[in-house]
Amino acid sequence: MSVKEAFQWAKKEYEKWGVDVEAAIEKLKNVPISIHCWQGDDVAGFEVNASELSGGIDVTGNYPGKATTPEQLRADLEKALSLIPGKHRINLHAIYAETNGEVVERDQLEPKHFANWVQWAKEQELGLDFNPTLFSHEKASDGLTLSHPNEEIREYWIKHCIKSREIGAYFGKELGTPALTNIWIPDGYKDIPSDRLTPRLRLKESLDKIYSVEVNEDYNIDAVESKVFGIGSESYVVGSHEFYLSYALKNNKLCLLDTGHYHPTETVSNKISSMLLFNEKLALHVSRPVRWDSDHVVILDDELKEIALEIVRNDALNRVIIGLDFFDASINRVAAWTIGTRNMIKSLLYAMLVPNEKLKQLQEEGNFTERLALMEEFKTYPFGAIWDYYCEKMGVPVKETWLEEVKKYEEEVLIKR
Ligand code: RNT
Ligand code: ZN
Repeated sequence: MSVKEAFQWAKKEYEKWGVDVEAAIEKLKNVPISIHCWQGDDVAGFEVNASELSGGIDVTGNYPGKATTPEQLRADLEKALSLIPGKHRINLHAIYAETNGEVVERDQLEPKHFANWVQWAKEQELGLDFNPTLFSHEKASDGLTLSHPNEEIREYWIKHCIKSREIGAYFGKELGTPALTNIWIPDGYKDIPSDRLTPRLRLKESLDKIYSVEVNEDYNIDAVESKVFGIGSESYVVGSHEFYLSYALKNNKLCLLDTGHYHPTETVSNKISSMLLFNEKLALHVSRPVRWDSDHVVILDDELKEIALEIVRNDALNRVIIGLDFFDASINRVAAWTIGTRNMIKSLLYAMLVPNEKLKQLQEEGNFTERLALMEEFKTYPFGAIWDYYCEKMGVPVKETWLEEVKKYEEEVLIKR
């Protein structure tokens, strides 16, 4: 059976339940995923005087072929994008600036240091998103940045964040699609704090200063990312969920929820509906925490499907900005991007093919038997046939055939680095 024939048959199965498969496919085409550039080089960046990765995040593995120049990173991204259906975005960090061999302090970064990225994004028809980098730096060596007791250090990072928002606006203006500029800081303490309030007060004041500078919202959207703990900040993180949830609501900023930044049984999928009631938009870093915030490659697991269901059935595809955040150096990095991003897209298609209205109605009627029965049966509906057809239609490899392309790229390009 050809991909098309399998699709026709599968489509009929879904149509029995009133699911509009063609409409789902049309909708899916227009959902951009913000693909993080940092999977390609183990969060190293291109700073001339680069420090080791810090901030309580870690990359393990030494698979050959990591990108060490902007050209290599862009080439690798292009390879991955050729295997991923749809039009997407690339998420950059400040450490990916190109400074022509010059040492440029982070508080001095300017749009021109990202001109090559913008040029490339235009050619590839991609949107760009941005993040100030408040780690891997001597001024963050004690794990404190915007909440640091030392004013000079705080000011340095405040300036970096302001510059970053301006770079975000430059992306938005040049590319005709607003950039999401997301602030994540590592600040916290390894051991039980004697004062939880003072660092939070300082973080609040630093953020107020950062956001007191007006940046055109048509070009740049601000987000703040919380965390529950990190390596070295096991007992206390200044920028906790409650902190940023309150800050964002009060100051009209977006909350960014990273799926690895909560307690092990706490799920982001269960937060989306509550947050959508009180926030116009929210942002995600979809990741996969294995026992801790380990940033494993995203797989098609139950929580990913549940997140996708929450976005789709609440009609929130335009309100939830989907980004990815994982970094695995133990496998081929182009494959990592491809697997994780295809899974994110797959989960959205999966969610669109569930008869969500019917299931909602069953719940309203108190018919929990049928709700559970149908939810379980739909797990084995011929979703794969629709996914394959989508890939074929979008001109990317069907099923695991993409792996051949990655193997070839590894032999011809990656292994020679
Ligand atoms: C760290 C945060 C943050 C980083 C990236 C590199 O725990 O998730 O988003 O992973 O900014
Ligand atoms: Zn994150």
